[in-house]
Amino acid sequence: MRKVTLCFLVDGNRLCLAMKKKGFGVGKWNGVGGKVEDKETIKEAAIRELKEEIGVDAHQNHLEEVGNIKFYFNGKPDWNQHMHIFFIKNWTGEPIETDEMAPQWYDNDKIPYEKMWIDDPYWLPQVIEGKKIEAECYFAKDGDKIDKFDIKELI
Ligand code: 6U4
Repeated sequence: MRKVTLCFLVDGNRLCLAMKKKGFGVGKWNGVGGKVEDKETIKEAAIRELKEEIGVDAHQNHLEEVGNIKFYFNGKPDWNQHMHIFFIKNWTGEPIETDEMAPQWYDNDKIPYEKMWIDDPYWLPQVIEGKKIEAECYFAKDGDKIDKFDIKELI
């Protein structure tokens, strides 16, 4: 299954979200990330995408994996993906807008779930609370509806 990364910069009680300007998930607020390429590790991919998409530098040691989710798209198996989620409390540089994404800080209690992927309310609140999660999400269509969402907390 294709591996993808999703990174959130964390500053106290705020998260950095970014508006996807093109490609998969265009028009949604999301974390920063993308596909893991051949010959790179998941963390290397996460660091590359942070630089490409919002211009910040992060070190491997500062990437905290807070969860992973397998997504299954009914009728579109080539869209299936395994997403690795990281929270990052230390980085260098200020998030900047690029061709790919436009970053913005959101208070934890004002996350714009209605303008995000529809699965995000199923897991992001737990992760913000400090839990680590593992989940499987089954989309009915092209990500417009969820048939089933199984989640468990990792110790
Ligand atoms: P590349 O070429 O790698 O930059 P790109 O078009 O940016 O491709 P893609 O498909 O690599 O996009 O990555 C999609 C991004 O969207 C990843 O960061 C993972 C994230 N993502 C995908 N499905 C998601 C979902 N259901 N919920 C969510 N994030 C999702 O919160």
